[in-house]
Amino acid sequence: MAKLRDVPGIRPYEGPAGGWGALRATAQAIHDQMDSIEAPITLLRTNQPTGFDCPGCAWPDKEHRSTFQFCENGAKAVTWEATTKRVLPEFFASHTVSSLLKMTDYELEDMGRLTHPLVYDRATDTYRPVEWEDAFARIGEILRALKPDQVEFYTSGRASNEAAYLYQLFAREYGTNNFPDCSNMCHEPTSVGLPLSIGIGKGTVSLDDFDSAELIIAIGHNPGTNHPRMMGTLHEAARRNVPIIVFNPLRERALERFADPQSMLEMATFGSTRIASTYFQVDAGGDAAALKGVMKALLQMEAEQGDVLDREFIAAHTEGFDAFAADLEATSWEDIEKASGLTREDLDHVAVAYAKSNATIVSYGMGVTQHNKGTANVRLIADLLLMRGNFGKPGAGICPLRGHSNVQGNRTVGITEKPSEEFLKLIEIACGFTPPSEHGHDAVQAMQAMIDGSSKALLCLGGNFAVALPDPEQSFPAMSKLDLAVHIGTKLNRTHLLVAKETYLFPCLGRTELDVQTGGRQSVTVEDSMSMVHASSGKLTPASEFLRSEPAIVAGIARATLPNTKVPWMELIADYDKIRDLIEQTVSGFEDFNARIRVPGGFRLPLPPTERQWHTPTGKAMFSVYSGVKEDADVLGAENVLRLITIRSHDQYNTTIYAMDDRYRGVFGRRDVLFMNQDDMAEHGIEHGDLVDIETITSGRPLKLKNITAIIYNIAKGSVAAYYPEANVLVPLDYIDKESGTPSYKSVPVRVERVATN
Ligand SMILES: Nc1nc2c(c(=O)[nH]1)N[C@H]1C(S)=C(S)[C@@H](COP(=O)(O)OP(=O)(O)OC[C@H]3O[C@@H](n4cnc5c(=O)[nH]c(N)nc54)[C@H](O)[C@@H]3O)O[C@H]1N2
Ligand SMILES: Nc1nc2c(c(=O)[nH]1)N[C@H]1C(S)=C(S)[C@@H](COP(=O)(O)OP(=O)(O)OC[C@H]3O[C@@H](n4cnc5c(=O)[nH]c(N)nc54)[C@H](O)[C@@H]3O)O[C@H]1N2
Ligand SMILES: [Mo]
Repeated sequence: MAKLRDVPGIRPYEGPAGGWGALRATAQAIHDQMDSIEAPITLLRTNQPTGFDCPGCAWPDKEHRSTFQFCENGAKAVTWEATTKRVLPEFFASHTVSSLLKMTDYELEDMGRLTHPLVYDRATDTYRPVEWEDAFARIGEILRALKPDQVEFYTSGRASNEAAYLYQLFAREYGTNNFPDCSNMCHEPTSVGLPLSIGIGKGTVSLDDFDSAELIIAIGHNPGTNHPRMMGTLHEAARRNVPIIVFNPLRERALERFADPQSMLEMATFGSTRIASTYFQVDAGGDAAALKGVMKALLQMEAEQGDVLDREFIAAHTEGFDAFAADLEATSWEDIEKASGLTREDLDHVAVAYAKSNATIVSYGMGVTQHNKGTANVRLIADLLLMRGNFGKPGAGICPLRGHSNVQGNRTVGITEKPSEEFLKLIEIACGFTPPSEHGHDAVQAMQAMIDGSSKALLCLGGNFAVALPDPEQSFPAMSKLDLAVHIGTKLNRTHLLVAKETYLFPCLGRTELDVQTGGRQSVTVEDSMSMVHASSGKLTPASEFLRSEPAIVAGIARATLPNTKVPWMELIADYDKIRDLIEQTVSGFEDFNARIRVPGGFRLPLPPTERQWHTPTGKAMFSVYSGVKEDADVLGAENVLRLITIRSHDQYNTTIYAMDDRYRGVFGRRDVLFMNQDDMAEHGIEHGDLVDIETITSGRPLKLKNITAIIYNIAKGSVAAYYPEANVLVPLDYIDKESGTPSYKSVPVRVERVATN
């Protein structure tokens, strides 16, 4: 093959993931953001029983008290928050918001922590300091003049249980269920699909299950970057010779080879461990076909040799098997192969491995959920596990990798636009007001209501709402039509700069910081991906004396908005135990909440499927029927259409860009690239390093991203990949999974065209 031309910043990465490169990157993050003396002590307090919960991801720790687990991206998340950089009022005074809007997402956050409550001043186009109480009073005045359903209450999943609980209490006493949240862009298909299948919208495995699993199937997630502590678990499993089967259109380095920085031997010898035993480069959006293929093969094996399905389990615990099996019979191998991009032989191989295993875990992430059949995809994974009774036994179960470190907890304590009647009733009894029962808006619906002008105000408990959502061409202007925007955040981001008629920016304490209220030092609680609830206690001196805690800010707005409130806000804020008492009274599973979080490691919320109890309408686990093999097959058929997936780089946390590298994918100092399969490039007359334009195939107005550098990558043919959030200009706002409302961020049909040779 001819030698590829040199493309600036593109160098293939040959080593394993983890290892010394990860240690070096951690040292760099500390050097860039923190005082190098304080940093190691801070990092040692991460995920310790008396320390704070890592704001990085929602992967659990063994009993939450193991020795410090090294994690490069956890260290980046902590140092990014505990940075010594500050963005002060003088800076805001000398920079107009219009000029700040010209900065990159990376530059905005890298300026450091917000220090003062700020109000936008239209006359000077700047943010200036404001007194907390004055700001609350004005917000209360505006909110009282609006109808509650004209207001959106967004939550990003970093907020503690206590903050999220107070926030929903405030919004509900005010009178709305408009709770768009980051989960609506993330694991909503899990929250919607799993209750239909197994009666609860959460994963069923614990960390211990990984110790006795005989097979792990990892679909559509990239743990080397997004859940690095999971790599320790996978590494251990691989060393026990547990087969790990991966489905991913991209070759992700950490899923191939990983050197565990905790392993003295691997570090000393530059060794590494093979992670995936088999790596299937499924087409983007092809997982449903692949799963159906594996399950069809299982049915065939059952017919030929018997003893493959867990017949007893199916008879005793499930419903819907016959219709499910009939659909698999009716699905042709030809369609399965075409839609998955895999061969029948590949899928037979998985079926054989699965039939051999007495305990299987399937883990999955955004590669499964962010599709317009995301919910149906999740249900297929549950079906696969149900076929062999892989629920309610050690070493088996379903493992959705949640996103934000407390996104699961936020949902548990009531951040949902569709609250249950039982929850509302309990709130009424405990608090003495009648919460609204009419369902509210999710994230996409909230933005649509802002675009059409029916929503007039937006409150954000963290996050970067407008940047995280699809289609900035529509969503950015919608922000400025609002009467009021209120942001509670730690760092400046673009959503804060898309100012409404009146806009407030409130700086809050982060997880790492000491939270002292009139009742003394406070701890908060969080829930990880495996339903473990535990305390988190910040230790660092707050970034500024003017910061307030998230619960205190929410309570401040609530008191100023609701003069006749029934909720004793000041008491709750003085001592967060009182908030936990209220949670205990209104949310099931939190008996003795305050006592149980004082035990190191915390406690696990009830998960009925682990006891083979199914809280579905039939009382049984339900098989599903996924008709067809692939989402939007009609668009797919069109000529020259490629499927765009939007992904995270190794140096990014959602919309927060830590640095411009993506080490394991061999991209350095830039993000303006399109990963392409070599054959697709040849077919399109595109060479490595050529500039291309990308255009979404939609019935609506044209969505384009211009002048992106196409590079050869080991990615399934027919699939291309670009970085989020830059590629959000290509994602249509209404291109969603209809069951869950989640945007199809990983399934955008596009055309790619070469513009020039650079
Ligand atoms: N350091 C760091 N940690 C994070 C985050 C972060 O941005 N940075 N974000 C947090 C959040 S909110 C979340 S939700 C999680 C996200 O964690 P992940 O679920 O790992 O999310 P992504 O990086 O978006 O992409 C997942 C993988 O899906 C693959 N993929 C894409 N399309 C398909 C498909 O159709 N089928 C299959 N099988 N695979 C596909 C991609 O190649 C990629 O490897 O991580 C959390 N943790
Ligand atoms: N194209 C595309 N779009 C996507 C995705 C994708 O894969 N592709 N993924 C989606 C997913 S999975 C998610 S979860 C969303 C994420 O959407 P969001 O959760 O809205 O976005 P983040 O980037 O996590 O939010 C970053 C901001 O949170 C604030 N912050 C950080 N820590 C704290 C804290 O402790 N308290 C408070 N109050 N604020 C804090 C800071 O101001 C920071 O600027 O994006 C979604 N958008
Ligand atoms: Mo997420």
